[in-house]
Amino acid sequence: MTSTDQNKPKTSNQTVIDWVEKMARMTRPDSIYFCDGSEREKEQLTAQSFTTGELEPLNPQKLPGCVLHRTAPNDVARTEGLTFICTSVKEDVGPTNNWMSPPEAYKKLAAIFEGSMSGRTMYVIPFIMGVPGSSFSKIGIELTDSIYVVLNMRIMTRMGQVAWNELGDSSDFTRCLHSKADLNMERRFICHFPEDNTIWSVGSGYGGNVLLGKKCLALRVASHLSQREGWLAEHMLILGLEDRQGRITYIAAAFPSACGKTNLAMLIPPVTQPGYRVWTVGDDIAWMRIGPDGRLWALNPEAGFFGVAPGTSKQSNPNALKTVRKNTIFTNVVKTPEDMVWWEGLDGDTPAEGIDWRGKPWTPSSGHPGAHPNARFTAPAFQCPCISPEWENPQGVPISAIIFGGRRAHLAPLVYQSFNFQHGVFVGATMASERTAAQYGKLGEVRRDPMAMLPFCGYNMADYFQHWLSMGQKVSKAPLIFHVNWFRTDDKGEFIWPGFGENVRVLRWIAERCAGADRAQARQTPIGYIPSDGALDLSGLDIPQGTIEELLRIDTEAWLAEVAELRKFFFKFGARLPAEINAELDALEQRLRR
Ligand code: OXD
Ligand code: MN
Repeated sequence: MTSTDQNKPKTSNQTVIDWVEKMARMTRPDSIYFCDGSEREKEQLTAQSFTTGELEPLNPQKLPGCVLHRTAPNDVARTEGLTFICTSVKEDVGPTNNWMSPPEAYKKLAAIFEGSMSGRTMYVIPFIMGVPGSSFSKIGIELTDSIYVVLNMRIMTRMGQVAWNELGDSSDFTRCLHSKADLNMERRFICHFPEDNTIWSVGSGYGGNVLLGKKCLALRVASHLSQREGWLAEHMLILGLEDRQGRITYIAAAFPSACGKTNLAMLIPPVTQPGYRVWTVGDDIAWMRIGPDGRLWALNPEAGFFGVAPGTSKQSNPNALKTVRKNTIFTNVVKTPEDMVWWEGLDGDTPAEGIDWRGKPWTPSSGHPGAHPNARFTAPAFQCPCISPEWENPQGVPISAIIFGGRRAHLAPLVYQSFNFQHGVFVGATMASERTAAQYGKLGEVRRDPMAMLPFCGYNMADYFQHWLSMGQKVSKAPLIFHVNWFRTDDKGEFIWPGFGENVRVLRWIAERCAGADRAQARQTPIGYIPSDGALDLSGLDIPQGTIEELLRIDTEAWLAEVAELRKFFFKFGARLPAEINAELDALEQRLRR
């Protein structure tokens, strides 16, 4: 940046200026730059990052506007063990969060932030989570010493002048402070202070830890705020399923990480399902409020996708591939000799050689993946071929169904519907995923992940269940709640449901249940309603009848064992667990024993 650009606030908001100065006295940057979000700013920052190596250019003809970044090898994923919620009362964060007292956390992190930006520029990034002028939206300001963060925030949020304008003189913004410091894992902390509307992240350069609008603000801090203000901040995709008559049913869906949320949000129905179409509203986060019509309305607060690259292919997600052809930041992927990007699972030939995610020469016989398994793309949502025309509607979209998903090899059927909203909250609270070979931990081990919010709920999860239950009391036209499992396997461990585009068949049954359509018949089982014979449209799918029965089978013994495990899990929450959750668990057990 030129010296005239530096130190010139693009806001006259005194609260902002005072806070920036205070943080700068601690972090001691050489200069301070207030971002305006302009094209010129982007070009200058990109050029500057090429000179330092923070970013690398890619093939300008084939990947216009795209760049490559590599993180430090010890800094490739969210670090849940180093993530804290800092509230005055420990019990307020519950048994599933790490806690530190605010004075201790501020002191500990201040010692690391002290002088951490010296020799660097502090960038001041104003951003909106949500769309300008929407009652859903929240404003944040992130201070960072990383150009990678600035350029990512530029894609993931509405950033720059638009946010300065939206903020005006208000002091109502989330104070986000980030420094890479020395990227030392021993001095890495991601601390949330929901009572102060503040987030401090130090020692990391990985997106999930440092793009503070995303997991930190839009989920952890927002969940705390939403409990107080009577709305929901959820780890959910939002999609619109268009049917043959052109009617669109909006669905919000929560899945644990690595269960294909981005793929489902961008699904392309197979040719055997003509006339159906999926529109993407969001792939990761949904903010939901009760509208004047008594329905639940959802808005995606983000403006881009921060998706996992490995496994993204023409089969799994052709729309994502089209989205990332331009203006995309690739992180920790392989760079080929043609300055193209590559990752494991991408279609076409594996490059004979390249530079791997660590920046080292790589060939397919190197004996390790070229792209990190958590390599990412950051791409603007508007570039997605199936982006919903409603995605920036300040009112959001009306939600007819909520889906909770899990990865269970044998337990959960392909799909079931809860009996009512309260039972649906219970179904969400029982969500779980079994670890796969690609993940840390013991194979097959079950990780309980209620509503896929385990790493993202910024307060006591027992209170969070209560909040969901009370939203159910307030919403007069509650969405129907479903559970899906695409990952059932046979004795050999092979998936028995084809998944991907074929999942539209399940979405159709869900939408038809919401519309009360005749063909969407259901059968009552102890765990909920499952599709009756013939209710799922399986035309053109070559699946033996026995497999369909297996996909929908409810194994009473296995479910009773699950009930016992759930009792242990819920016991952790003590007396704060809502009585309704225990009552639902007892009722499930009784139905299973009947
Ligand atoms: C994500 C996650 O990165 O859920 O979206 O981990
Ligand atoms: Mn996520």
